[in-house]
Order: sequence, then C-alpha cells, then structure tokens
Amino acid sequence: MNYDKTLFHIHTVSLVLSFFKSSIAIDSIAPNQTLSNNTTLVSPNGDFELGFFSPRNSTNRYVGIWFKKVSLQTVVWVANKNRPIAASSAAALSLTSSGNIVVSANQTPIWSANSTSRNQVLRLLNNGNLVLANAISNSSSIYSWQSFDDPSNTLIPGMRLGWDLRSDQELFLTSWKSGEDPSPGEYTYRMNPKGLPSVILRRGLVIVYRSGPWDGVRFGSSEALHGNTVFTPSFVYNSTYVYYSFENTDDSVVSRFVVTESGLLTHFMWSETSEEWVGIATLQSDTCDDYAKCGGFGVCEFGGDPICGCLKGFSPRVSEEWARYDWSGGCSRSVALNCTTAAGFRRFSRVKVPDTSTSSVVEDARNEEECEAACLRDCSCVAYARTEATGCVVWSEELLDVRVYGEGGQELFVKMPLSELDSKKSKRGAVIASATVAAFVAVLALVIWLGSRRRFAKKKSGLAEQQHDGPTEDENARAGDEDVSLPLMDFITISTSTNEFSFANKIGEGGFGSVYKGVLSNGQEIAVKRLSRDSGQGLHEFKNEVILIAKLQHRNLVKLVGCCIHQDERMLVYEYMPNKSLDLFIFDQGKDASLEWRTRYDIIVGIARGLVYLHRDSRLRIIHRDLKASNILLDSEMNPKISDFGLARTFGADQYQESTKRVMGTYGYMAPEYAVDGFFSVKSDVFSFGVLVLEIISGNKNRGFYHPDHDLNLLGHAWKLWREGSPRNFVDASIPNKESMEVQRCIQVGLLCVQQRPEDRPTMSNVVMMLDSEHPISEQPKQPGFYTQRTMSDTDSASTGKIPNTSNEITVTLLHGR
Ligand SMILES: *C1O[C@H](CO)[C@@H](O)[C@H](O)[C@H]1NC(C)=O
Ligand SMILES: *[C@@H]1O[C@H](CO)[C@@H](O)[C@H](O)[C@H]1NC(C)=O
Ligand SMILES: *[C@@H]1O[C@H](CO)[C@@H](O)[C@H](O)[C@H]1NC(C)=O
Ligand SMILES: *[C@@H]1O[C@H](CO)[C@@H](O)[C@H](O)[C@H]1NC(C)=O
Ligand SMILES: *[C@@H]1O[C@H](CO)[C@@H](O)[C@H](O)[C@H]1NC(C)=O
Ligand SMILES: *[C@@H]1O[C@H](CO)[C@@H](O)[C@H](O)[C@H]1NC(C)=O
Ligand SMILES: *[C@@H]1O[C@H](CO)[C@@H](O)[C@H](O)[C@H]1NC(C)=O
Ligand SMILES: *[C@@H]1O[C@H](CO)[C@@H](O)[C@H](O)[C@H]1NC(C)=O
Repeated sequence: MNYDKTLFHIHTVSLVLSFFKSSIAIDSIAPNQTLSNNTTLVSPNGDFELGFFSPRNSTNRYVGIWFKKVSLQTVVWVANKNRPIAASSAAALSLTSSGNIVVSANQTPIWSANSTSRNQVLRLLNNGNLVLANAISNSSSIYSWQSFDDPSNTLIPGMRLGWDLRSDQELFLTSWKSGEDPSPGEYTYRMNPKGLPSVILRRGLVIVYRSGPWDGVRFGSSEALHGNTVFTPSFVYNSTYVYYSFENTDDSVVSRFVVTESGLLTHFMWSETSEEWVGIATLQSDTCDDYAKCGGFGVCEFGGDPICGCLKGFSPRVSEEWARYDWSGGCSRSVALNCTTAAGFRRFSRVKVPDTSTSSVVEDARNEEECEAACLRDCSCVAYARTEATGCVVWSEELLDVRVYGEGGQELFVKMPLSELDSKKSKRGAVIASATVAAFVAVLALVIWLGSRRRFAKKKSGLAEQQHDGPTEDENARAGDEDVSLPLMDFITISTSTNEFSFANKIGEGGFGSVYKGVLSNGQEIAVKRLSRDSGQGLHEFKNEVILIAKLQHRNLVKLVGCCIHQDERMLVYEYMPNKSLDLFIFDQGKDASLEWRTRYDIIVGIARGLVYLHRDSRLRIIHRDLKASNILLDSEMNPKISDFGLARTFGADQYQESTKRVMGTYGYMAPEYAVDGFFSVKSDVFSFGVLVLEIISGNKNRGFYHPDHDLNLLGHAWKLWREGSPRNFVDASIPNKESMEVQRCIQVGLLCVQQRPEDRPTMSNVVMMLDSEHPISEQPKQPGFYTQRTMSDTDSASTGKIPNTSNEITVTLLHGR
C-alpha cells in the first residue's frame, strides 16, 4: 500500500484502520506531522519500511527501519535504542516545525535528532536511508540529517564504516545487547585511521579482532570479502575520507553486514526460497584471527603445530609458558639490536602485517629503497611494509598480531642485526623466512628443554609479570574460546551404552573406524565412532581438534556430543540419527520410491548449506574430503546432516595442505586431481557433492553403474543425456515430474560440480545461489572428470584411511585405460 500523503490525516487514518486493521503506509512526514503506532513510512521502491516494532519475545517498542520484502523481521536501524517504549504507552514519531525528529512515549520525548533546517520533510529513500530532505526534490545528497550517520549493528549498501576526516565524524557499528534488546552490546567494530587504516573489533575496550589493512582489493588477505557474487566491497582512503562500504552486485540481492551479539562479523544474504538469512562470509576465519594470539613478535600459522611461533630471529620471552601453549608473553630478539648495531632486514612473505595502530606512514618514501632507508635511519624503527594503497609504513614498537597465510597476504621487513642475517646475501630481504613448522618444532624442543631446566627459577618472575599486566588482551580474547571445553565422556559409560561394543550394536564401518549405536542411562541415543588406532596424532592435538569440531554447529552437520579417550583409543560420540544414512534410501529399490522429489531436493539443498558452512562460514574452513551418500545422515524428519566432517582434519592435521600423499576418500566420489595427484581443495568437495547430487536424482551409484549401451559411468551417462537433450531419462523412475525446472536445474548443478577442471566448478556458495535462483542457469557444463569406467568388481568399501601412499596406484584402479 502506498498511500498519497494527503491520506495522512489522523481522521482518515483511523477510519481506514478500523476497516483494514493493518498499518497505513505513507511516503513522507511533513513538519508538524506525527507518525503513530498504526502507520509506517515506506521507501518509493517498497524495499524498506520505517515504523514501530517490537523485537521477538519483547513487548518493548522501538522506532526502526526494516527490510519490507523480507519475511523475517530484520531491523537495520533503530532510533530509540536505549529507551524503549513500554507496551502501554502511546508512541509517536514526529517532525517538529523547527526540524527536530522526536520519538515520544505518552507525549514525553525519549529520543530526538535535531537539525536546524526548517521546511524539510522526513523521507525514507530507496536504499533504506531515512533523511530530512527538501520537500520538493530529493536530489540533494547533502542532508541536514540522515539515519546512515547513526548506524546500529548493521551495514547495508551505501552505508559507510569509517571517518570523515574533515569533520572528525566517525561512523561505526555496535552490536545489540541481545536479539530482543537493541541497546549497545559489548562489541564495537570501528575503523582505525592511524597508520594503515584497518578495522578493529573490540569487546568493551579489548581488541578481539583486527582486519588486515586494505591492500587495494580487500582487508589484509581476508578472502571473506573477496570474490563472491553477492556484494562488492569498497574502500575509500583519501585526505577527506577513510571508510569501508559495499554494494550488492545485483538489485535482486538483499544482503547486510552485521556485528552479531556474540561478536561475529558476518555478511548475510537473504534467500527467498528458504526464507532465511544465509551467512556468506564471516571475517574471523580461524583461531589465528584472535587478536595478538601469539604475543609480541609472535606469528600465528593456522595448521602449524603448535600454531604459534616466533618470527625468525626471535625466541619466546617466557619459555615455560610457551611450553604450556600459553603464547601471551610473546617473543623477544635472540640477538639484541640497538642504534649502534649494523642492521639489515629480513623479509616475511604472505603475512597479515602487524597491528598498524602503532605504525606511521612515511610520506616522502616513494619506493621500497627509500622506505627501507627511512626505517634504517630511524633508530626506533623495527619493521616496515609497503602497500600500493598507502605507500611506506613503519613500526617502532612491538609487532603484534602477525599471522601467515597460505596464499595472499603482504610482505613485512623486520630489522635485524646484520650478524643475524644470512651472511652471503645480507642485503635487504634476502631471506624468505616464513615461520615454518620445522622452525616451530625446533623452538618448541628448545623451549621444553629450557622450560624443564628453569621452571622453578622462573616461576616467580612469570607470576610477577602476569600480575603487572593484569589480564592481557590475549587472555580476554580467549575467554570466548573457553566457552566450549573438551566434552569428555568416560569409557565405562560408553561401553555400557553400547553393550560392550557388541556386534548387535554395530551400525557401520568406515575408513576412520567402526560405529556403534548406544543408549545413555538418561535415554539419549548416541552413535559412537571408535577411531582406528593408527592416526599418528598426539593426544594434545586430538583434544584441540575435538574442541574445535565441537564448536562447529549447523543444522546440516551432525552434532558432536562428546569424546572419550581410553588408553590408546579415541572415540567420538555423536547424536544418533534414526533414519541412518542416505545411501540406504537412494540405492534401495524398495525404499527409493518413498523418497519423493521434494525430500530429495531438500536433502540436496541441506547438504549444500552444510558444505558452505564448512568451507566458508565456520571458523575453521574445513574440507571434508570424504563426502558420500553413506556420510549423509538423516534425522527423523529426513533433514540431511553431514557426518565425519572433522575427521579429515583430525586425521590429516599434518597434511592439511594443498597436496597429500595419503589420499583419503572413496572411489566414485573422488575428484580426479585429488585421486591422481593428491591435490585437494574445496573444489574436490564440490566434485563429490556433484556426484552425490546425480546419485540422488538418478537413484544409482556412480561406482558400479552399468549401462547396456555404453561404457560410461553415472557421470558420463548424465552428461551424454544432457548433451542429447534428454536429461529426463536420467531421473529416477519413481519421480513423477521428470521435466520440472527444479529437477533439470539440479542435474545441471550436479554436472557443473563434476567438471574435469577444478577452476570450472562452482563454489558451494555459488551452488546454493544457483539452487535458490528462479532463473535458468546460464553456465553450461563441460565434460565431467572420471566419466568412463571399466566394469568394476570387488568390494565397495573402498573408504580408507590408509591407501598406500603411491597415488599412481589409485589412478590405475580407477581409470578406464583408453
Ligand atoms: C491510529 O491512528 C491514530 C493515532 O493514535 C489514532 O487516532 C487511531 O485510534 C489509531 N489507532 C491506534 C493508535 O492504534
Ligand atoms: C507548525 O505548528 C506551529 C505551532 O503550532 C506553527 O506555528 C507552524 O506554522 C506550523 N508549521 C507548519 C509548517 O505547518
Ligand atoms: C501498536 O501496534 C501493534 C501492532 O499493530 C499493536 O499490537 C499494539 O497493540 C499497538 N499498541 C498501541 C499502544 O497502540
Ligand atoms: C523466545 O520465545 C520462544 C517461545 O517462547 C522461546 O522458545 C525462545 O527461546 C525465546 N527466545 C529468546 C531469545 O529468548
Ligand atoms: C533537540 O531539541 C529538543 C527540543 O526540541 C531538546 O529538548 C533536545 O535536548 C535536543 N536534543 C539534542 C540532542 O540536542
Ligand atoms: C526521489 O524521488 C523520486 C520522485 O519522488 C523517486 O522516484 C525516487 O525514487 C526518489 N529517489 C530516492 C533515492 O528515493
Ligand atoms: C575522496 O573520495 C571520495 C569518494 O570517492 C570523493 O568523493 C572525494 O572527492 C575524494 N576526495 C579527495 C580529496 O580526493
Ligand atoms: C649495542 O649492542 C652491542 C652488541 O649487541 C653492544 O656491544 C653495545 O654495548 C650496545 N650499545 C648500547 C648503547 O647498548
């Protein structure tokens, strides 16, 4: 409803209301006019609405702006954050004749925004900005007041996060206290304009996360804001402004960036189909993103063991703390450096450069040589870095919050005594010294040795140091981590619940061990995975992994209930899924008819969501590596839950890199580049997902598929039919509507996912978008990988944790010689 302004007369309104019992929409508020509880202000395009709302579970009322077309109440701006209107009070929003916007409860003003301009009207623009604008035209972009200058916890396209340097005006985000209370919560996300601008998340006063500086494309090397199809991030940094903002790539997209109540920085996209907000990126990606995790001059390497090390040339300040995996003390120089020492620089590549709040920009350094010279000249300078965006930056204090990335990142040059540098090429940057695992291990060994020798001598001073510092930022940052402690269960409980792991209770056998059903004394049903013993993983790492995995929570992942360590055995305890696994349905001639299309489609979408979470949204970024029908469990309502998702990490922590010699996976689901060369990436999971989709649609297994007319496997068969224009023949006989758009779309998505070249395959978030989209997918699949197949014999249980490490053997087993 978009009523003409003239309708906004109290009498008319009440008259209409008594008939329609819903709110009236108007398009502006003029001086001396009042908006009451039963009226809303709507943007001309109908995307945004302003009015009174009550958060879920609350009777308090607020004036806010929300997405009008989004079915879930999602508020992007709140006026009277701190002072709600009680349910019993008469609420009003008015524009005074002098140009003040006032929210009142029972005629008492509780919030106001004052401007000095008269004769203006309050309007809600198409982008969700509430402005005081000229009554006749809305063309001016200088408003005497606008809601975009008063941000809450949300950034929508067109809003800025940062500074207007001329007026010293800062715009920043503040989390809500809770889902039902929009008053300022614990977290703030603010642009720090000093040195190299970066954006900092604080909990109270304590820094918990820092984006890297903008490198011209993104902040630091964070992939989160880069390379998605939903929104385009941008950063402005000149003498007038420093700010971050973003635009949606497409008018049909609805997306928002939010600082959640729990301090996660997440970009959400609205999914029309599933009517929910899909998190497409969370800035904090793993524990190395906890601010200053490894202390001063420390460096965090995710996947390193341990994850903290010292920059080369530095060693732990308090060795025994490091031996206890307490990194907060940080590192100090192994060889002292002072103004008289001859010095050079050591280059560290692929790093997130240190906290820039203590850095400064050297204006007149035009190139790297001049930047280096500037740092050499300045006795207090400890490091420098250069970026396209901002030129030369130097640090003169402790370097904090450095991490190493697998790819991307920037270069950091740390000043070193010449004697410390490689004597042969001691000039600048000769040594590429990313903190390697080997270096960590060496340091650790030394640390433990020193630690055991000096434990008593140092204990006292260590304590004194802690007291002196109070709780350090690092400790506070970690407090959040400790919310999830190791969910240990005792062996007797588990053994009893499974009848001493009796054969009757055994419900599965996989590459990582056997699975038993159990019933705890409180009646809860569990599935116990008894891991094979040869993981080669240390106890400490196992515990760490379990804690991490326990934190992964998504409705399409099986929930970890606990773990058990008994002598040299480890067990993982999951919630029990009454409908067992997907393979029992789709490959079973009797049962597959019971799986109607809607259920299959929901299963496909559910699996895709779970994978998006694992690949992008969880703090760990997990590649599953063994996705297959038997690893998709179904709850009582047939919701799919991915299982075994943490095991790839648990078992392969040391191989969690681009390539591995020990290929884990299952014939029929493995991507070619993984099975043949041992290369894996999120795109190998995408391949397995594609296989799974085609299996779900056809009701046939990829492996062992046989067709009288040709020698192709299921993938080849699907592709052949697709090219021949008869994909309907691919669909399971029990599905009635074989030609529906949805079925066709799923086949196309499946084929796109199993393409030969990993680069051609979509990411899982693209997959979700394609599945959600109403429009036909323009991209046409190319030839799938592994699409021919010799008739295969023998066992199907090829899932294994231990294929002998010559990957060539696998090639031979899998490929049709041709
Ligand atoms: C809506 O409009 C006006 C404002 O109070 C009022 O006269 C009428 O009774 C309305 N109903 C309300 C506020 O619920
Ligand atoms: C608003 O009300 C005040 C006082 O009632 C009056 O003086 C003023 O002219 C009015 N302004 C407009 C624009 O109607
Ligand atoms: C305000 O509006 C809401 C929803 O239209 C209604 O439930 C509530 O009773 C109203 N309150 C008052 C005080 O008019
Ligand atoms: C809101 O209320 C529902 C039902 O009363 C309850 O289940 C839910 O936990 C509540 N949510 C919050 C955040 O309190
Ligand atoms: C705005 O003006 C009103 C009077 O109209 C005054 O009571 C209020 O304090 C002013 N608020 C601010 C923030 O200046
Ligand atoms: C400005 O006003 C015109 C006419 O009222 C409208 O079509 C246009 O969408 C408005 N622009 C914005 C940004 O609201
Ligand atoms: C700074 O950037 C903004 C936004 O791109 C631009 O409008 C402004 O003119 C720039 N100012 C200077 C001094 O370059
Ligand atoms: C500087 O360091 C050198 C060698 O580490 C040392 O000999 C010298 O005394 C130091 N000078 C000062 C002023 O500390």
